[in-house]
Amino acid sequence: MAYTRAERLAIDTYSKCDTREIKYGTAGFRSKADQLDYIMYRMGLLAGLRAQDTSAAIGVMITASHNPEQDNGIKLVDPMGEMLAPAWEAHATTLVNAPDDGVAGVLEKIVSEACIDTNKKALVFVGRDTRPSSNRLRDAVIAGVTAIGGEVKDFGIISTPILHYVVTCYNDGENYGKATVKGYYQKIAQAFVKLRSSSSSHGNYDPVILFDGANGVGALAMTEFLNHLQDSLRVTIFNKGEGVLNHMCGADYVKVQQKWPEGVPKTQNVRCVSIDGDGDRVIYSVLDSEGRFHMLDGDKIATLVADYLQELVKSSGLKLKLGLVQTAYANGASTAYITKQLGIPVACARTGVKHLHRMAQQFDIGVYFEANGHGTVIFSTVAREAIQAAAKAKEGHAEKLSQVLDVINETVGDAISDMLLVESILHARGWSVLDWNEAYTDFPNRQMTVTVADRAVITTTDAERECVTPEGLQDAINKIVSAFSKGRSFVRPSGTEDIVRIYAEASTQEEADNLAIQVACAVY
Ligand code: 16G
Ligand code: ZN
Repeated sequence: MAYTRAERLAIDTYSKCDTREIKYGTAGFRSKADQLDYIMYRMGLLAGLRAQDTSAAIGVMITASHNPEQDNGIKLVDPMGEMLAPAWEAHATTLVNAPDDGVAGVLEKIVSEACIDTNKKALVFVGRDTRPSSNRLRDAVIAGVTAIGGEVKDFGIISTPILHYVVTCYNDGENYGKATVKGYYQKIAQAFVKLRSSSSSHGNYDPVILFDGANGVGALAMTEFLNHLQDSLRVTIFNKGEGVLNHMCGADYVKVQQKWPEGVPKTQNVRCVSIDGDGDRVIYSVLDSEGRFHMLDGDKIATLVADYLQELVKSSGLKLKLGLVQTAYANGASTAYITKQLGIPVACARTGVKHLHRMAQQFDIGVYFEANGHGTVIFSTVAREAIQAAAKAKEGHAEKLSQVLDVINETVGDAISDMLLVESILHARGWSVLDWNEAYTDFPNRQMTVTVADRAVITTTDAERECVTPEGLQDAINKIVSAFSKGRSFVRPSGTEDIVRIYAEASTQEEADNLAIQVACAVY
């Protein structure tokens, strides 16, 4: 049997400690860290096969993002930085659910189904976050890759977006940039510094930033960025790793709790930039002169970015189709603002980056953001070439647009690259964060979760805005919503936890809370 050795290790060293069926979901596999060794090992095997299948380097990121420190997880990154292809998500699920003595059989089945030439080189790039368990789990991934004769390049502790970046650069022959961590910092920081020096407006803009690193890898990345930014920003980093990862700080805490992060001084009128545990999500917040808290989330970032890019495109005389992709979680006020005030088309995708990314590809310039602060901008080849040609010909603001393009990490949502993009735009507009916040006012909203016996009984359609099953639930929700002024609500099963999520929006906070509770009762 070709995979005897791989199966031997699965039985002897990385035996399965869990009998539950688990599924490769929107965030790959995620669980308590002490239950993940066998999964890591098997994902190492799978990453090796995927590398042979695509004749390219495949990425493996060990992280549980914004989840608690005792959790961990694993995600595979496809050759061009995309999330793993759906057919391979299915292979991952089958491989992880197989018994220890069924591992070789599943590997052989995948090889035959995908017609893989197993003599090919299998190169896997591995990255990990700062969780204490990530080191041990990395060893399990490496054991998997090497058990099928593959080769690992271990990038150590790096953010999720840096891993996506190096995988993409390596596989496209370094067209997009140098396939090294240093190359990443240099490309983005240089573009930022250049853009800033070519932009004159300052107005209310102030370069002072309080940076909330969530006690994770993003704090390290920000520290490194500061070595390349030539003092153009005055960043003070908090939550550098002295506290518990994601605990009462970071992007998810600020977004969900709608609170200022612990560990960051409450300085009025100075913006705080919070990122998550693996550095792919970003949320801004500020305390105004009265000490009132304001949060600027992924929707606010998306509208700021789309508006600015549209202006640059128009002034450069380019005919490029620009659009914005959101999810059902986008605040209704943001959707109304972007469609009615800015005249930019908006598409709605299901939760999860791969869905937004795919939908953004229908535009020449696709801006996509989840309200939770995860997102980026992608440019079609046509758009990229048109921008570069116009920049050479010095048309309007095309040069600036081409510099903006280099600040963006198109390979995946990237908290710090997104922050540098926001800072570039605020600087160019001469805006303070409160000026930015004035573009529109969020409708009051509430998110809740409910635990049910089986969350799979809830299925949805229309980008998760309507329930299909169980029968009668959508009618019940419609009836509840109709009693609220400007009411909107939807429910969906979480893709990462064993819960059902409820979202509600209404004209006052009290009504939004009330609506969420009534809908939660209908689900329960
Ligand atoms: C994952 C997704 C994130 C999404 C979240 C929703 C990726 C890389 N990450 O973390 O985009 O917002 O799941 O979680 O796609 P939920 O299904 O529990 O609401
Ligand atoms: Zn994350």
